[in-house]
Amino acid sequence: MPFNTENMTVVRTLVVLVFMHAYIFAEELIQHGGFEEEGYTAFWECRGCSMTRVQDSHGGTYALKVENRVAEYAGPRQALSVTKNAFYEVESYVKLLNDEEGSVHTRVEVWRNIIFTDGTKRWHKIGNGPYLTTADGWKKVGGSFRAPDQDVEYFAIYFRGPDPAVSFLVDSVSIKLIPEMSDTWKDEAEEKIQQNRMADIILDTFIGDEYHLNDTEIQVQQESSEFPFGAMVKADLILGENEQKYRDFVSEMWDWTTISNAMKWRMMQWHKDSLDYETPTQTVAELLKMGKKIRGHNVVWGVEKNVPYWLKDMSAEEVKAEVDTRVKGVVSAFKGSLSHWDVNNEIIAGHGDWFEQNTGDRFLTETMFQNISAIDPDVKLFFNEFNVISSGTTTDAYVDMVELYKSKGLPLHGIGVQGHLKPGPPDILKIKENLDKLATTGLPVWITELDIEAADINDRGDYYEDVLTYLFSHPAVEGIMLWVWHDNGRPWREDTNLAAGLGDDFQVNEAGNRIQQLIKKTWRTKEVIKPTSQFSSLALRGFMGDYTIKVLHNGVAVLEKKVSVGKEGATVNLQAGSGLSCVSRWSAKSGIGNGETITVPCADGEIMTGCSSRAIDKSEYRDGERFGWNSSTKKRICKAINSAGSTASVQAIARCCKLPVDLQCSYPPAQASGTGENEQISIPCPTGKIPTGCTCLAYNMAFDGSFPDMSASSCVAQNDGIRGGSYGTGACCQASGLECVTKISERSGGNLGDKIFISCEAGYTITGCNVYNDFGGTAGAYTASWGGSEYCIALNGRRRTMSNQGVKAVATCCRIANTDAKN
Ligand SMILES: [Ca+2]
Repeated sequence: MPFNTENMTVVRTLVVLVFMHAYIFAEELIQHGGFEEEGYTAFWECRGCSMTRVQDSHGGTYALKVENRVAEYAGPRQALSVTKNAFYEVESYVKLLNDEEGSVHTRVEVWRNIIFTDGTKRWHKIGNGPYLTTADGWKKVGGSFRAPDQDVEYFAIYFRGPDPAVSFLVDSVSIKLIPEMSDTWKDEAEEKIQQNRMADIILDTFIGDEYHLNDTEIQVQQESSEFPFGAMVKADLILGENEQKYRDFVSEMWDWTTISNAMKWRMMQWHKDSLDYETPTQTVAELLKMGKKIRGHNVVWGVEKNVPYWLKDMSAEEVKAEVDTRVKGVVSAFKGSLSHWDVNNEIIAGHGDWFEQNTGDRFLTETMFQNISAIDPDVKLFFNEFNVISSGTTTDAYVDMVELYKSKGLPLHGIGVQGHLKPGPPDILKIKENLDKLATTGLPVWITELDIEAADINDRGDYYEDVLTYLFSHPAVEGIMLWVWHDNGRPWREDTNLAAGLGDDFQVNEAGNRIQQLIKKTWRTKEVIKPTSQFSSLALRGFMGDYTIKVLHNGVAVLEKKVSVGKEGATVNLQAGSGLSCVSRWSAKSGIGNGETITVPCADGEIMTGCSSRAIDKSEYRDGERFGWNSSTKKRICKAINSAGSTASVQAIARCCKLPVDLQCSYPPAQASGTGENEQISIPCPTGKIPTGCTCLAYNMAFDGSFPDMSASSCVAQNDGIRGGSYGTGACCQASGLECVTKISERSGGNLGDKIFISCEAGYTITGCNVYNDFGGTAGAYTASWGGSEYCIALNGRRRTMSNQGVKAVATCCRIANTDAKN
């Protein structure tokens, strides 16, 4: 067929039709699953039982009544044609018609029966029913299965279950094909990891003038993961004298731990009179010392072979009393030490209802949950089941039990899913389908005992990597713990380990290295960012957890912050340096003589925080300076005024600052002091504003200078008291977090032009710099930097014969206090 667009349309239509056929028309495999028509008998048979239709239904009008059962296996069955290796979802509803005698409850299960072409027969459970009594009415019995990957002669599903004396109803039976995962499932999982496990981190960054941008970088280092990864540990290795290598690995690799056996009732109390708390208590203490969180495993384990043997001869009342003693003892002993408790291990998957059956109390586990919570309200209580993501037979009954506990308001906090996966490549679709079902409950799902079997170490690494990636991507999963990750010489499962050996022989294998890489490197955030401007808002996406963020200048940390990044992300205020960026702007030179002035403004975008002046011949013949306003340019100015008798120019030096936040300054009008010696005038700042720079001006040189009085939030100008008063002006500023202190130097020497310096404490910037001397005779002040530091420099303007009469430099040192309110 020649290629043209018309043909393409035909091809596309065919593809769509085939697709719809596969996934819509062919999806229901069960015939007459609702028993609504007489013809159902052509598809259903009751092997070892009799079946009739009754008008007590789950859906529609009719359901199937199953009675006269000759054995536990006896129940209705239907032969099907399944596709090799395809995945199917099973749904059905059952209702008991009579209770099982001598049992607190019972259940109906759905099984499959396969006869292979070579004649081999197999029976497998595909769905555990919930525990039932007649009082429960209709209940879902569901499950899922993957069809055999070989030709079969016969394939049927059938209902079986309780004692033959129990009759039951069946209705709404359905088996549907579930489409396979897309080939790109792993890419999709990695996208979901980005969505579900990472959050936005915003670094609001200001790099102060103290640091050159080229030499500055920001290091974002995740220290711990919010998502819990953990593993089972062995008490004898945690406590063993020669097992430091094992402990070091546990310490480095796992944040959460579960002790394999030492907390189990049967292990702690092998004989009735030999209750031993020593091993679990020491192990728990050691794990806490290592900084580990601990899942308590388990309060009771109702699978018969794991029940303390000495309980088995006791009366119902005695067993109940012993359970009560166990709960009180173990929960009280470890109160405050454990984060989780598995309460009744494997109650569904392991048929672990021994305690219910042997106390005659169907609600015994419910009471246990209440009692544990009453003793230790902080510990989170879990069920812990197998065959959830490994085969799917437990999941529907699990969801049912969780919903029951939720509806009763019982303190059930999470769903433990063991995850001892079957050998061979992991079935991601099976994991997905079962997790999706559990997710409908809204409770956190913890994978509590993951191990994956593969003899080939590369396969093992691949399988762990695939499964961990999928689990980590699933939004319902809130923790992942491994089980047999270490081969201690007699592991419970072979070929699942990531490390092996005891004592000095402990060694991580290739698969272990890969998993360590995945958890500790791939799923951790570590970035180095080079800021390209002084002010920047840098965004990155990081895994949730605790971070250390450093600003490095020439490799030295000049700022370090600890930040927790949760679901909401974090905004981090990174202000390296004072948060103020200030420069000095020098005017041209004034004329020489009385009343000669010169002014300087700040550059656009800068705000004037200080103003000083100097006589360029370093003499006292000058009248000082003031903040002013140039009404023609509409700019704030710093103005220097020359004096009568001057022999040189004066210069005005404005201090001009930028801020990462809004800075507002005002300049109260000049105020004059009295005319006496050392008379002061105070120029108060408006409420909420801080003096960042002060000036002093007098006619005929008669002033001592100015300084900010931080306690009064004012500028002070002081008169020298010879020829009139002194005028003070000030810059009064506000900005969120603005903090200023006044720093005053020692006195300068007594020679003309002697200098004295003062600098700010680290993290502060000079916003104002002036000279002050209670003996008058100043030549001015300015800010200058060398050797990477900035100094306020004051000049002596008069030769002095008396010692200790030199001038002082007065610096206003400000910073933006680094608040983390936004985090
Ligand atoms: Ca029906």
